Amino acid sequence: MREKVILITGAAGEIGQALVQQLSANGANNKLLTMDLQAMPDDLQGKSTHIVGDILDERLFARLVTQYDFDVIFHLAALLSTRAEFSPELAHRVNVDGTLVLLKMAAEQSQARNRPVLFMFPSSIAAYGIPSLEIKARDQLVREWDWNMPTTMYGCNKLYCEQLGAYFSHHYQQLSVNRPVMIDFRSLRFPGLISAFTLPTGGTTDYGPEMIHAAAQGKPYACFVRSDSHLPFMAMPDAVKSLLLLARAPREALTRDVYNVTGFSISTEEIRERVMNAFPDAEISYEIDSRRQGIVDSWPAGINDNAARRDWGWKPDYDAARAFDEYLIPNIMKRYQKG
Ligand code: NAD
Ligand code: AKB
Repeated sequence: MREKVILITGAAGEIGQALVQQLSANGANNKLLTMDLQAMPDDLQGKSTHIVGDILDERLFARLVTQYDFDVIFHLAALLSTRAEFSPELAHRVNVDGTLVLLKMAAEQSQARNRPVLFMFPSSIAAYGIPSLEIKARDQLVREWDWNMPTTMYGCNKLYCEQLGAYFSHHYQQLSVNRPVMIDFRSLRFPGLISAFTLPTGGTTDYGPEMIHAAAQGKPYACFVRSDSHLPFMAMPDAVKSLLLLARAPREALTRDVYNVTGFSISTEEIRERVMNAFPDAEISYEIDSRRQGIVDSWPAGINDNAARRDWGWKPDYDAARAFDEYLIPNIMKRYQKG
């Protein structure tokens, strides 16, 4: 008898760690199988069966399916936007080919178990490509179908994988096997995420969290985007909440495959001011990186998440004030005081 598990790829990353923490909390009866190129951090050891492995390794999955029944898959593994611009072909392999490996495996699993496999996929505001700063200022809250013209490899990968997931969910049938493929694909377009407990790497929204974590450690920080740049952000607990709310929503309530979700929109200078209020001695300067600035300029200042609010009751717990005053600043202060 194969063991029923929730599979989480990219589990050692920022969202993965927060998700594993949540899914294993309060005596929850979830059996977690996690996979990442990295080991899990010490504080999460023992909360899952962890496999250090590559999502591109199809032979590894061929072995795992003989042992496990994947009920739900959170496919988080990816190379983020800035890293992907440095290694676009590798990004394509991990972000697109890797997602295809997981979708094919989910399809086969659904046929073997004759029941749907829930496939959760975090997409990104990188799926948007706003052509100019004038349009960015005009279209303050973009809807899921606006400006789907990404300017980065990562954005192209995300937009395509949203569509690939929808294809596997609604149209794909493996004609050689006489059993229906049942994939329940659900995706969220996240803004920049900020965690009090982990630091981002390889993203373009990293200036937000980097500024706060540097100030708390008394390190100077040179911000790589202009002070007037606006982007949507979200506190990590809200990201996990939205993933779990969407995963648990009744299928018949969903009117889309892909939903925007957001916390608050904020300019770089407003982040700096909030950080300076908490850490008055912080040294924060600006040293603009034109390529990363170009990426930020192409992403929307805010996203419209009305569909998520209407269909599955999405509402963030953290606006900017609460995210900084109640979640980020106190937890980050504690973290580095302890350190
Ligand atoms: P992260 O970089 O912290 O974590 C990604 C993890 O994937 C890393 O631990 C990495 O080791 C792993 N990984 C990379 N290649 C792999 C491979 N070939 N095989 C196995 N594991 C591999 O990123 P995150 O912030 O946790 O993001 C998780 C997901 O959410 C990603 O798909 C990302 O695109 C998406 N997302 C994140 C944000 C954000 O602001 N953090 C915003 C929008 C969307
Ligand atoms: C990145 O900057 O690449 C991520 C994202 C918004 O997807 N934080």
